Amino acid sequence: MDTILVTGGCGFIGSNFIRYVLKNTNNYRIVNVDKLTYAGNLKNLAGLKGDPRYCFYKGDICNYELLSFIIEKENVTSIINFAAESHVDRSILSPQEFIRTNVIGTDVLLEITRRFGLKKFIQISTDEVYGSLEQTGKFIESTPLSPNSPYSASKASADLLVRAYNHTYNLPTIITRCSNNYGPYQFPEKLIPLMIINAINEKPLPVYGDGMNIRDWIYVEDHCAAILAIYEEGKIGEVYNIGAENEMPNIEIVKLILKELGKNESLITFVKDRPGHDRRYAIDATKIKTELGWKPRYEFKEALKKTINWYIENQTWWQEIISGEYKKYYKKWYEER
Ligand code: NAD
Ligand code: TDX
Repeated sequence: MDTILVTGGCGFIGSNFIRYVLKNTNNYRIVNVDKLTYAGNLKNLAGLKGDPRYCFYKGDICNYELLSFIIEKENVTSIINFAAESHVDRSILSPQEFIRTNVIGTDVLLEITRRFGLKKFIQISTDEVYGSLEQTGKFIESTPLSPNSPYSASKASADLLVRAYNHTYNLPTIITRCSNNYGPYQFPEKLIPLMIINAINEKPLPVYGDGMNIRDWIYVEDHCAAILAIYEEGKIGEVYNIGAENEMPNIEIVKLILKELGKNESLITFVKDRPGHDRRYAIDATKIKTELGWKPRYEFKEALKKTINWYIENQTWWQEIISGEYKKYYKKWYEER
């Protein structure tokens, strides 16, 4: 049985990925290493208690000694790196932790892969490394990197290190670049869960700028299926874009959420724009579709409904979050702009 070290498995996509793999396969053991930052939550994986194919270590991906210990003790064969500081707005407030985890942390994991001769290293990157598009065109894998925020610059830096380790040391690496995800367990600082929760609570829905920035949305389970396909069949040294061809202006999503919850559009509040706000992202996912036969299964409106229902049914999960540290961050974000 293959043992995969998943980093950042207590966050949004990592926890969905671990659940997806253990539910749909019987070939893997998963060792999850997560620092449990504000975004990491053990409750995201509470259902796995007692599953012999899963174990957890609290730890930092910058800690070379700890990772070496875990690799040997657990007979790890490969790494999938989800661990990151992931929120653009937080990176604008303070970039340092983004450089540490996203750049130095990735470098430590590459060194570990090299030292132990692991058979695969998958870097979970993002479409944001390509920068911003005008009204037409899509990102392909060879689009030049042109990151605009401290977050995307840190992710692009990590991608360059992965590329260099592959080229220089022949390290068996693959990079994935996915568009915006939504679904269960997403931390309520991101657009969709924040708007759902504010709408449920009848609080203002803060839309940045004119609300016409476009993102390309994919349901998290479709992203997880793509990562597993890439892990199993992807070509070493390659980059794969992942996306579901679902471009939407932010304001349209906010209106859909209000409609689904039966709330009034008067809750929409246009607020000061995010500094350096990227205008449009759009992913061309032809390569993964033609080479690996992957395709998204979920239709946007249905999966958004499913997501809204999850937040309605799991209020304790997010109530604990919005009454904690998050409150301080939110106050700071609005005070400092
Ligand atoms: P998240 O913020 O929900 O989770 C990140 C996880 O990483 C948390 O559990 C956190 O505790 C952990 N972590 C942070 N620093 C760490 C460190 N130094 N050592 C160990 N663990 C650490 O993020 P997410 O939305 O699940 O994103 C996961 C990955 O996917 C990230 O690499 C992100 O760049 C990428 N990505 C996200 C999206 C999206 O729409 N959310 C889209 C494309 C790519
Ligand atoms: O309160 C808000 N109001 C608003 O208008 C928030 C939080 C966001 N927005 C806008 C900004 C963006 O145009 O909504 C859009 C989506 O914002 P986020 O959910 O913060 O995502 P984004 O900045 O696009 O980045 C996300 O997708 C790519 C993830 O956070 C990244 O980790 C991923 O790499």
